Amino acid sequence: MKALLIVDVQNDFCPGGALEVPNGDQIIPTINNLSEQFDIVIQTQDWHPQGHSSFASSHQGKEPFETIEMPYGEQVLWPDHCVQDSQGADFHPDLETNRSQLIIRKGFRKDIDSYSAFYENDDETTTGLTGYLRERNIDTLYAVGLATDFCVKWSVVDGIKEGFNVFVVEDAVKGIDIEGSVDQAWTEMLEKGAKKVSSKELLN
Ligand code: VGL
Ligand code: ZN
Repeated sequence: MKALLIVDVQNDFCPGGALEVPNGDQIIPTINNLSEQFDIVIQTQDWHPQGHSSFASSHQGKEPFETIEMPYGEQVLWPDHCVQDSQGADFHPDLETNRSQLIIRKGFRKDIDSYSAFYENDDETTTGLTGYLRERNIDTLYAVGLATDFCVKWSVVDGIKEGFNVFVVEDAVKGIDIEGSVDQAWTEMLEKGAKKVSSKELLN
């Protein structure tokens, strides 16, 4: 069985949002078309409490996009984004969400960020997604959404680590791109065994 995994298509990652991905909203029509072709659609939603440790505003003298050392390793600091119950945390209004069967919220623990749909950034705390997929006999994921170089990449790499076949739909992802991070993300995803496909190959 296969499933479509739609990562973080939320207002704050789209143009005008707090952590906007350039042209992030442009992939939405493609994602909507794709989701009609899948019997199982799963979404993730970045969902931070106010004062989350990944926000630069939570660290004196720090600016967004600087990095700090956390107990679990290096962490990029972000503008406040996807705060629980805010409009920025909502899914983009153009995204078709009715067909989604599961929405995984992540990043809700104040002291750990969570990019991946599978594990938080400590690489230990699980979201439960692996168990859900296994119980539903899903072995193949098609990843789309935002941002290529963070939540998509970490989800893809962890999905492979967990033993799933993972395809990344190249025209249905967009990245933030900090100093070449989109190219690096593609290199890493492909090296780990992800497969690149275009939406054309999937749409009839
Ligand atoms: C994301 C940075 C911080 C993402 C989430 O969805 O890629 N990036 N939180
Ligand atoms: Zn976040």
